[in-house]
Parts: sequence; structure tokens; C-alpha cells
Amino acid sequence: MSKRISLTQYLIEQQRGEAQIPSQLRLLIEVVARACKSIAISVNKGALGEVLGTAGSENVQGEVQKKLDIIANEVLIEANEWGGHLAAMASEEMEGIYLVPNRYPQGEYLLLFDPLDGSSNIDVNVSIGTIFSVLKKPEGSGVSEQDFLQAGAKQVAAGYCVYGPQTTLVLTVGDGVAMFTFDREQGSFVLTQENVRIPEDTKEFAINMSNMRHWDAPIKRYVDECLAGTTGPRGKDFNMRWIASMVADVHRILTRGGIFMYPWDQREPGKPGKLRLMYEANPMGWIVEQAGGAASNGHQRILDIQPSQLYERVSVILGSKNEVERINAYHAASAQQQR
Ligand code: P6P
Repeated sequence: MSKRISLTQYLIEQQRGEAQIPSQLRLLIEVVARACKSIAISVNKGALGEVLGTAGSENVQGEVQKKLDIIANEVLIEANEWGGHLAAMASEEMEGIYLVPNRYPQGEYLLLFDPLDGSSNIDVNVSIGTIFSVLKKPEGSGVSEQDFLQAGAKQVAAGYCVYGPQTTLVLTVGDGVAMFTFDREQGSFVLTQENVRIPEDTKEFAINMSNMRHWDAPIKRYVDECLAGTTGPRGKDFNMRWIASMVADVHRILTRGGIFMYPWDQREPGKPGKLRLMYEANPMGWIVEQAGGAASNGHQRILDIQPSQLYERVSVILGSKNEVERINAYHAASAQQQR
């Protein structure tokens, strides 16, 4: 087996190579990776670390915060605020943006993150993860929430760390997708896969089936056809998975293909979906696209959506390209019928 390289060596080679990532961006990614190692250690302690259960508070979304949500958020803030590579941060667990304190140098990047996605799975020992997205701060003095409102196509780096049987960091800087496994003996992330590719076809779909009666017609049609199997219009049997942890579901799709759907539904018709555009759909959408997949809201490419507010929600359909395109076609046909 050829000698494995560390995340640091990979990033330095990316800095020198095609991706030409600036040194400040390389530093940012390394700092986020170091924070993910700390989060992994806290997550892995479980009951031994007094980190399970709720924190007795709600986040800005009105969702009950788990102790680990707050711990992960604090780890990311404290790791990133002093390095001089950031102007501000935004998190699922904080209201509004977090400006880098004046006592630290200001950088040119904006970091957005869901510090611990899937936290309903923490207490039942199911994989969870950290999702992050990096944007460049627009020219000009100061920084405001408006500076964060950039389409996902403007991202300069995106990644996630899944805390599962392995702790794995998945990263793109626009030159494909690489995976790094945390080597606890060395204390470093080691490159274990690069040029990740998602098969364009699949036999596996991921959706929360308990919401079926609330789905819009195109999603209902797609899932019904999957369930009809070999005797139905798809002519093949499908498998279903739903981990209820986006990071884990997306990681499976990056590893063996599949389609992930969290669509708009009639439970809260005023909301376009459950998942967040800025720090869930955009980073995951870019990673999936960089691996040859597709990411859409049923009507347009996720990365083309121009956000109007920081915590904007979106309908998410992502994974194997041909399946996403099929669902998009079903939405277009449904819209045509309604004209
Ligand atoms: P449901 C986790 O809370 C999350 O934000 C995603 O990670 C996950 O895909 C989804 O919500 C699960 O939602 O409604 O199935 O519990």
C-alpha cells in the first residue's frame, strides 16, 4: 500500500496544485478539522463525559438544544475566532452572525456551520456530524449578515465530519471530493479516498416515509414507482434507508450512490422545507455535485438559489444524478399540468 498522506500534506499539495487554494483558506480548513477532532472526542465519551441529554435551552430555530450541540458550537467558535482567517461566522445554534472580536485580526472568509447535525441521534448512539461551508467576504469594510447571503455556487470550500464507526472528514475545495479518516493513534486525519464519484443510477432511496401523506405529487409518484419494484415502471426493486442524520445519509450516498429527499410537504406549507440552505443544503449540495451527483429543490439547482435570509429553509433532493433529474422532470410535468 502506498504511503498515506495527512490532511495537511493534501492541503499543501492542493495549494500548490490545480485548486490553488490560498494559504488562509488552507489554514481555515485545518482549524475546522482540528475542531472536529475535539468534537469527536466529546461525542465519543457519551455518558462517560456527562455530555448526553438536553441543555435545557432552545436555539434560534426554536429547537431543543442538546448539550453536545452547545459544546460543538463553542469548540468551533473558540478554534476559529483568533486565527486571522475569518471575518465572521454563522451557526445553526446562534442567532445572527458572530463577528470575530476586535482583539483578533480580521480575515477574508466567512464560515457557516451546523455544529452537530442529527443531534436527535446523539442519545441513541447513531452517527451524527458537523457540516461547514466557506464563503469569501465581499470587498469593503466591516461585515454584516447581508455578506453571508451568497448563492451556494460562491462557496470556496465545503465539508462535513461524520462521527460514526469511523470519524471521517469529507472535503471539497472545488477540485473533486476527498475523504480523510481520523487516525486516533497519530491524532491526525489521513487521506483514505480522493476523486469520490457517486454512481449516476441507484436502487436505494432515503426519505422519511412517515410523511408520505403530506408529500407533493411528484415525490409521491417517484417513491410509489420505487416501491412498485420490478413489476412497476422502474423495472427494478429499490431499497430504502433513513438514518435521520443528513451527514450519515449523504455519506452513504457518496460511498455507494442513492437519492436523499427532504422535500417540501403540507405539514408546514409556508416553509419551503425542513433543511437549511446556507449550512446544510449548500455545502452538501456542492460536495455531491463535485462527486458527479446533483442537488436540487425539485425546480432548480440548490447552488443557484439566491438566499434572502440566513436561516432560510429549502426542499432538498440530492444524490445519483439520473434520479435527481427524474424527480426534477416529475416536478416540471406536474407544474405543466397545473397551468
Ligand atoms: P426527521 C436532523 O435533525 C436533520 O436536520 C437532518 O440531519 C435529517 O436528515 C433530518 O433532520 C431528519 O428529519 O423529520 O426525519 O426527523
